[in-house]
Parts: sequence; C-alpha cells; structure tokens
Amino acid sequence: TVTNATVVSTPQEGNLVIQGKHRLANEIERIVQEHLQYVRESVSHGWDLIHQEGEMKVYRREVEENGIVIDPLKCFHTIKGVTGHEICRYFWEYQYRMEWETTLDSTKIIEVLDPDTVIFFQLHKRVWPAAQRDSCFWSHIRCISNSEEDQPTWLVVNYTTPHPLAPIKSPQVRLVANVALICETIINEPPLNPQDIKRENLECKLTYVALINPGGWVPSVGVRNVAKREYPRFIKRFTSYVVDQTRDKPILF
Ligand code: 16H
Repeated sequence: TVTNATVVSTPQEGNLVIQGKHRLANEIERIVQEHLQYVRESVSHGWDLIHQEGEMKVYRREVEENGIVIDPLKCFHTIKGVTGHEICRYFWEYQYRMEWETTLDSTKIIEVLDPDTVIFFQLHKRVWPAAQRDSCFWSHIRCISNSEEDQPTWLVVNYTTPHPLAPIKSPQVRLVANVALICETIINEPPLNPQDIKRENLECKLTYVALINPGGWVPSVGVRNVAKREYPRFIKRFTSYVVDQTRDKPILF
C-alpha cells in the first residue's frame, strides 16, 4: 500500500509515525466549515415547509439552473433515545446502509482516505422516465467539541468527487451532491453521575441538508414529487432504524 505517512525518530518517544494530509483534506475542511456555518442559518424567506410529521419538519427552496431542478432541502427532526454520534455513525457506516436505504440498487467503498473518510460509488434506483443515476462521493464523519460541558456535535458530509475507479458510463448520469447530516445531543434531567444517563434522558437534534443536482435533464414535476415523497420517508425510516438498532445497546456518546 502507498501511504503518505512519515516515520521520524525522536529522542523521547523513539520512532513515531506522522500521518500526512491526503489529497482531499483541504476540500473536506472547507466543505465541513461551510456546513457548520449554513446549519445555523434558519429557514425563512423562500423556504417552503413541504412535510411535517411529529417533530419532523422538511423544507425546500425551489431553484432551477438551466431548466434543471436543484432545490436545496433542509430537514429538522428531534429523536428520543439516541445520541448524535449514534445517528451519524449509522448514516456513515457502509455495513448498515442497505438496511435503511430504499433508493439504492447498490453501494460500495472504492477508497479509504483515512479512518473517518471513504469514497463511495453508488447506483441509484431508476426513476422512470429518467436515465439511471450513479454517484461517487467522499463521505466524512467528524466530532466537534463545543465546550467542556456540552455534548459534542457530530456530522457526516457526502460530497461528489471524480474517481478513476468510477468513470461515468453513458447512458448512466451522475448525481452531483453536497449533503450533510449534523446532530447535537441533549441530555434531559441529567443525573448527578454521568454514568447514570439512560436512553430516556437522551434526545438528538438532527439537521439534514441536501443540495443535489440531477446531473442532466429530468422533468421538474417528477423530481419535485419524488423529492417530496422520498426525503421524509428516508428521515423517518433511517431514524427509526437507529432507534431500533441501539435500544438494547450501551449508549455511544
Ligand atoms: O443521504 C442519503 N443517502 C446517502 C447514503 O446512501 C447518500 C446521499 C447521496 C445522494 C446522491 C448523491 C450522493 C450522495 O447522501 C439519503 C438520501 C435520500 C434520497 C431521497 C430522494 C431524493 C430525490 C432527489 C431527486 C434527485 C434527482 C433524481 C433523478 C432521477
């Protein structure tokens, strides 16, 4: 294997491996920071509430670029009994994906950039009458601590990238995506001893943002109807999946 690690000898520690930056490190840093800024922006003018169900609210802004629908989507939800880390972990990890994804034909990892960053190649279910779509994107998971006392914020970003192992094969069309899942954990009525925190004390505040360009023409009405149906369905199905999976497991903070 080829790595960008360097071994150095130090008088105190002996031999040390210093992990260098990989080729996408700077781009990932920039996109993560953009999402952290954007997440605090509240929805206001121009955003339509397209779905509301319990604590879940899904908004979108209608935007077209050269006649192609690229509506930004933003979803807020609060889930009881899980942490932000758990939600992000299940979203990022490859092994659970086909258990909650209903819009994919396949998914595979084509490169591991570091322990928190992989590149996925996915085939999306065809939406009639459009051509089938695929996607190739880096997926990065990260924990951001805000202060000593607060629970950290967790996030996952999926961002389109080209890759030699994933050439675009016509008539298949490539989706261009910038998607983020950002989660905060709230601990209600915190017990004196943090060891005594139970699932019933937990609440996760989730924000999901998706900027997806279909990569080629698709009828606007069709895309908007699919989006209106599929995003709420995904949020519901995925979050209940995580609740089910973690119910009897130790809490992952
Ligand atoms: O975020 C979701 N899934 C991720 C894990 O599989 C992948 C996702 C992604 C999507 C596209 C490209 C790269 C990465 O982040 C959940 C996605 C839920 C999708 C709901 C359906 C959205 C429909 C939008 C219309 C797009 C045009 C399609 C035309 C045929």
